[in-house]
Amino acid sequence: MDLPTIQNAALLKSALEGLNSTPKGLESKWFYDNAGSHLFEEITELEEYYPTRTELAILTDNAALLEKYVPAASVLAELGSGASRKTRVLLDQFTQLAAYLPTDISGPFLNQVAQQLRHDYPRLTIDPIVADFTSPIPLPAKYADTAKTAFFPGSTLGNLSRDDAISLLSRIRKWNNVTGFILGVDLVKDTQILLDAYNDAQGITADFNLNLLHRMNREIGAVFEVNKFAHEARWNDAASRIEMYLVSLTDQTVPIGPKGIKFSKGETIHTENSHKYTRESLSEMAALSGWGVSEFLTDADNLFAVAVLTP
Ligand code: AVJ
Repeated sequence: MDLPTIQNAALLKSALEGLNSTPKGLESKWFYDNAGSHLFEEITELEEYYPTRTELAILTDNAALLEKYVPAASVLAELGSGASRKTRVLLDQFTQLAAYLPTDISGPFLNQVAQQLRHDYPRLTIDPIVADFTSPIPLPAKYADTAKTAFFPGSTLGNLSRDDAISLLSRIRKWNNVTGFILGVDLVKDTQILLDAYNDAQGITADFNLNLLHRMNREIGAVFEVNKFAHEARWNDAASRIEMYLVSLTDQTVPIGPKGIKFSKGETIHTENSHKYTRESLSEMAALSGWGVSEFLTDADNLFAVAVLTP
């Protein structure tokens, strides 16, 4: 087994904590190693996974309106930027920007994307920041006095509990000179549409979920037999969220950490929550965080929304 690096020491700690809890769980931020980031990009192209293309269409249709909320010589800071594919719609429109600050937890993926953006937007400063949006984002001091727009698309907010979502909204509200927040949120809708989006026919979402086990094998010396676990997605109506699990297909003990972890057949590891919102539920969370909802832009089928929050 390789010596743990600082990064996988954090994974080891989080994994042992989560897998020794009852019920078992893993933090969903661990999905996004290099393999997981690429699998997520594949998910965004699936027929069943409507959020990405729907949000992209909303952003495209409303780019000129969104531009009105973005001051001249300001910066656009994105949380969890991934491939920054949707951001290109904004970068094409927001020619007044001084800089784009993509932030992502996956350093190698982020730097790859930043290089490509520098090539495609030669007149724009691209300042990538390796950061985990569940903690305060370390914005470079040189931007302290610059007007800032936060961009958090993809309904990634939905991964957070209500309390953590309100904390995140509040932290961004306290950024020096923040002038707006463009926030993508997935909406409550027909349950079958939601279940299909998280359990696609090609099994890419299953691979994405199971990659957590491969990752623990690669990075912290765990020995999961990945074919002895299965992907499952459920709708939790009371909490208004999709929940993803890895289900143990047999009684088993998995070598990991000092003792190994026991699973009984049918036991689950809760790996993700993906909250779905209404205009009302989002407005309430925004108000509790010191924001007003200036725009709530949706598609014709009300699948997804892009909100513009202002101080
Ligand atoms: C990146 C959190 C928005 O919740 O839809 C996709 C992640 N998980 N399929 C989501 C995800 C399973 C995604 N977010």
